[in-house]
Amino acid sequence: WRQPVASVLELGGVKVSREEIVRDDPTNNVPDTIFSKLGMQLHRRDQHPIGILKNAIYDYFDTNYPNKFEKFDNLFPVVSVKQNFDDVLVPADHVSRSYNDTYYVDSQTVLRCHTSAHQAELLRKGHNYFLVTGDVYRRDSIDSTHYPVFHQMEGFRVFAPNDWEGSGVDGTSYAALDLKNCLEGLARHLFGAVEMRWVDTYFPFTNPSFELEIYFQEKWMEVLGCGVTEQEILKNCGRTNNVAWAFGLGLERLAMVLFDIPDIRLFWSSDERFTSQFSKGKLGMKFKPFSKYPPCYKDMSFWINDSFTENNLCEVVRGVAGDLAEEVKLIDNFTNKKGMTSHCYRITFRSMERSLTDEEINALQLKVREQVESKLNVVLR
Ligand code: FA5
Ligand code: MG
Repeated sequence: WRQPVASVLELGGVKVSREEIVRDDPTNNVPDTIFSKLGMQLHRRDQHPIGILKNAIYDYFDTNYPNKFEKFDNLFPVVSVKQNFDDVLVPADHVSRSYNDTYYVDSQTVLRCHTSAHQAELLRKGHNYFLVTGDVYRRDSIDSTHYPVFHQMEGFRVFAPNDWEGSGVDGTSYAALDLKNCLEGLARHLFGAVEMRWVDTYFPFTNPSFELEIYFQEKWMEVLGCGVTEQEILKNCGRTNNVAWAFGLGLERLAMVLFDIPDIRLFWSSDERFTSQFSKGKLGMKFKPFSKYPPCYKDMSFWINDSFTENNLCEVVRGVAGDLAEEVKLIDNFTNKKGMTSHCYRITFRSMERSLTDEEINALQLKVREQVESKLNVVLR
């Protein structure tokens, strides 16, 4: 059930070997399971829901802005800390820079954690309208809408003063309005009618900033972030008199809603019962689940230490169980009189493709327990 790991990949015309990406040294935290995803490029497969969605979004932009938006879907996913963070004004102490949140290849090189990593280089090359689609990587929690590799599409549009002059509003308001219209139009193009709402938020690279949420599986699910680009980014890229907007869409989240895909792990399935349900150019079809396999729950309690993080725990669980891990959830948390804190986590194991045996799950759980002790230095209870 695990993809074989090729040792050399060619991505966007660049060759990279496993040895360059997965190394046993303290500046590197990329596991093999992540390296094995690097060449998959689900967004470049016309028969895959992610590729079908990408093409449908292209259609929307081609129809509404003929010959405007340039498209990039094969930019190298290994980028510098400068590209991923500095160029988009992420502060030096921002959590997203930590080894707990981001996969570092070495201290100056990361697996991009968002497609915003390419904004500045494309602006500097003179592009004013662009869409960048790619795989992005994050150390994150384990549940049905989070996965350590997912796909984003970045959109970017630059305005010149004569675009907003005469409109009666300033450049920033003009861009914010245009952005919301553009994305609401996109949502209608993709979904027809769907319940959605705008939420104000914060990003270091935009102001004002918004998130769009869609109602799905009885919850509001965040599907994109966007906003009016900070002037400093434009200035640093030689665009002193301009205003711009940018957005970053989570393609898996949108595809889950569009195709009724209940679990984000399914995108990685090579099971024909999944792959055969999708075809090129076909947007609205609804996925018929084939997995009614039962889940199995295992609880695990331990005393944490100061360096414990949930992302590190999730990395251990994924390393052992791969996509058999459906969810990792904190179900109990208390501190005793001596000041020691105990966490109880419930791990849900379930295959999308077959029934798991008790022996198999027990063996996985045993391994998780061993590695949680040895790698995270916690004390099992
Ligand atoms: C960003 O990544 C910003 N770069 C987006 C942006 C671009 C804002 C341009 C402003 C201007 P955020 O971390 O919220 O923002 O991620 C964007 C989207 O990616 C989310 O809305 C969600 O749809 C998706 N996403 C985030 N984490 C995961 C994950 N672990 N698994 C699947 N999808 C995810
Ligand atoms: Mg967000």
